[in-house]
Amino acid sequence: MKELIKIIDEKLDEYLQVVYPEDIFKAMKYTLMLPGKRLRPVMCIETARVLGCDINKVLPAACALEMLHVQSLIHDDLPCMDNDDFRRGKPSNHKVFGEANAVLAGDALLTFAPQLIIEKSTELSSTQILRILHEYTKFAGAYGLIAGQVVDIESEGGKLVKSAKETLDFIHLNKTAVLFRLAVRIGAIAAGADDAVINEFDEFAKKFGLAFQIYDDIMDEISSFEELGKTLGKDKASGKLTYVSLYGLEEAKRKFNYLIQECYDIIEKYNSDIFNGILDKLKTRIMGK
Ligand code: GRG
Repeated sequence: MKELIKIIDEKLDEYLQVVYPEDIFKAMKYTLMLPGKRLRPVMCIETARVLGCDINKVLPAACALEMLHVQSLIHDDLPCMDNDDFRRGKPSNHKVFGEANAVLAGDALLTFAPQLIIEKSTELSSTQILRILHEYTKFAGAYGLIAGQVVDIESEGGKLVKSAKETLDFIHLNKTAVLFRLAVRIGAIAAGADDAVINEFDEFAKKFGLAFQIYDDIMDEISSFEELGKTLGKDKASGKLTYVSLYGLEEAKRKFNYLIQECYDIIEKYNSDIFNGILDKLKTRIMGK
């Protein structure tokens, strides 16, 4: 996993060159190059690898995914959204570059990502590239990430069109699971997998995404700034709908554990140290040894 993250970091640095006008490229690169877990590119590459694909084929698309993820983090931290001063252990993008440049840096990452896929995925067929771009635009937009964020904001204002449980699942299937789904789907498409295999990984990523969000909600209660690199306890203070506020800590842990076990079961046949390692790490942090 460490070696893979090193490759991803080097590629991100290489793909995003700072040119004139330097301020925007510096703002894009600032949050991108801070030490994130790189889970989405890692899961994209590992899906491709276990399905028999050379990882070099999928590296540009995997890095594009991290750019999309970072765009969502930069925008999520803005005062008009979650208003967070810290991200990845450092001041948020708008705190360093100002709000206008943070909005533009997010927009620029969102548009550079598909440009990168088109320009650098030289070992994928045009059909594969088209399919990846279709998935990217669908999952990043109002049918995915943006839908999750909108319902999250609405629910904070007390607007609940569906039940609290349905609303919470909708938010996190769209805000969190969607990028893990996109990651494994792109990896599987690059490997030339059929729809049955793509759907199997998709199911894994949905469950993983929900488990990851429950993990995130629990960590907001039990962790520290040093471990997470962001402000803690904001959700609780603002009365936000979370898995912990809705179900309580113990039931949230039970749900997390159940989903993680389902993830182990789906992925078992691929014998992947990387997938198993990610699941082990999350599980140990929440449930103990
Ligand atoms: C696509 C135009 C467009 C807008 C996006 C702002 C927004 C709309 C969505 C917010 C999505 C968001 C921030 C979801 C939170 C998901 C989550 C749990 C993030 C933390 O992921 P980690 O822990 O972070 O993997 P690192 O820093 O390790 O990469």
